[in-house]
Amino acid sequence: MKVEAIPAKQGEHHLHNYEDIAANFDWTEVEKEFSWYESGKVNMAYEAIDRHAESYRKNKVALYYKDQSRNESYTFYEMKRMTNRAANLLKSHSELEKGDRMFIFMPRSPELYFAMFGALKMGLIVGPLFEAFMEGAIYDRLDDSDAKAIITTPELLPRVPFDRLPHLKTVFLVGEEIEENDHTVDFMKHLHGASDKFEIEWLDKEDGLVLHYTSGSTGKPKGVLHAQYAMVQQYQTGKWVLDLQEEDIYWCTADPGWVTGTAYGVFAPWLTGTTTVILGGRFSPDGWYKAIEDFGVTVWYSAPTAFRMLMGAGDALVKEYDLSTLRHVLSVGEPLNPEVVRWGVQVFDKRIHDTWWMTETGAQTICNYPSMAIKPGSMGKPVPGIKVAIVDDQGNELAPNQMGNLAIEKGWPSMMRQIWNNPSKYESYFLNDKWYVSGDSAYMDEEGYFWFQGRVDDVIMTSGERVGPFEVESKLLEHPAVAEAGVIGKPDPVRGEIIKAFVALNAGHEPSEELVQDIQQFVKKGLAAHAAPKEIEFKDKLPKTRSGKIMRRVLKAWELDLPTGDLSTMED
Ligand code: 6R9
Repeated sequence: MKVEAIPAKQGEHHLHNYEDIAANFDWTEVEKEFSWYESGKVNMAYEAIDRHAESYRKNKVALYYKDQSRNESYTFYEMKRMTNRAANLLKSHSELEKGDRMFIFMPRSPELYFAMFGALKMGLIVGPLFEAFMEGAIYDRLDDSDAKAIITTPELLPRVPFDRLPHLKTVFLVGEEIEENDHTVDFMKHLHGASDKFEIEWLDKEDGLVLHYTSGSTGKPKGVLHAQYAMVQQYQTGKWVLDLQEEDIYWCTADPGWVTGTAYGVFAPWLTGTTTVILGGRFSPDGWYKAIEDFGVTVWYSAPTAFRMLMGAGDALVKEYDLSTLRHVLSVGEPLNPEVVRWGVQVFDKRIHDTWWMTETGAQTICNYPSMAIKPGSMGKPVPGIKVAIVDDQGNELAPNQMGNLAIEKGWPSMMRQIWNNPSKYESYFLNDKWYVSGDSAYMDEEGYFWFQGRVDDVIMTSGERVGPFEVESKLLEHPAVAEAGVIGKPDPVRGEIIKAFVALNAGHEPSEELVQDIQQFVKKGLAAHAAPKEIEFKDKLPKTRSGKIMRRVLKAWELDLPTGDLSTMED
């Protein structure tokens, strides 16, 4: 792909010179930033909240929360007190002990974060869930991890199969007029009465922090466990990648059910003492622009699917809001199409900085930095101190521009520590005891920029050519009629596979045979003849995960009449 690079931004940035810093960086230097470097006593909640409450940041706003009915703010000092109350409540109304798993299954609200950090103060391992999960998904996750407690709402409670989960002892309910019994606790009733003093449970840096269940390409959810030590990389990328500064108002749009909503929804910003916005409720283009205007958001972290929806809502809408506070915009979760990067420059006058990482990596791994030129369509360069390479199936490093497995050298600070209950699955990620193999396919160019091609399982082999679905999807997206596209390989007796595209159209466009041909010609001319989809099928919308990823395995299963596998992470 021939692209025009967009030059670096002027200004003072934490990562002022990528090449210099990346040349020799030692993660143990970052340990000095934490209070446990001297005390040896570790707790994420202390580093993210109490530490600031005991400093000049005491009365600085930690959390702005807004939804349809609430508009509240909490300083670091208030967060310290509320999370202490939550910790006391959780402790006195349960048998929970350090290392036990507690799940969070509720819509975003300040109480969600009180409970989450209260649980961390007790030394629990927190398992965040999407509020849209149905009973089967809840059962799988709580059963696999022997969860002892869950916090939820009366509306969601019917989806918690308490009787089938022998380890589950306590249900904390957040709502009004809760009827308590020997396992149900009214969270709100006890929260305000609880003491706001709490003795934090001090942990080892290798003790558990969060347990995020994620479905890989095969679809079976697995529990990815992160240790307290993940904070080292989350903090440092908060500086280098989010470029957080003392005065920033930061907004990450992700739900805590997705790793982005914990690591970068709250951990990274609060570890760096930054004011954070949490918006409850559903996505709406005007609601989102209004949030940026109302809070004066300066750093904004979202996902390609959201940017594409905003793009679809039209540029005129952008002009109705004052978005001039925005300083730094970032994206994660899926490939960021060059079309979207160009749109960002055009309407916000901001480069959208793509970041690549996974639940398993625990923090950002390949990124675009404010001080570095962006090549639209590229994920950027590895975070300093982390070695990323493209390797073949034997673990040999490949030369630039060769497509292969995107791999990371084992041992980066926020690397997952376990797949819960499944040591052999954990081992299966590593090759030659050296490389963590991500399951993504990519190549690196001569300048060290990485280019995503697709999940390894999604790469298409057509007439002897390897085609990454992402390239084709990005080209399709440039066609004026196309709103979203998902591309798969469909088995073909002559070509091995042919390229099949599923396409959702923009408003005002109707499916037709002419449109099919027009789109095919468009890809042929813009990309390559062999990359043009032989078949195009129109859909009202594409199957996506709750974090916005197009589920190509579902498209493929539909096409080939195969079982779709676990669908718990699919959007409604
Ligand atoms: C943080 C997160 C991980 C998978 C990953 C890749 C895809 C994420 C991406 C990207 C292209 C990016 N992915 N960021 N693909 N460009 N910038 O998303 O974690 O939900 O575990 O997903 O998402 O395929 O392997 P997770």
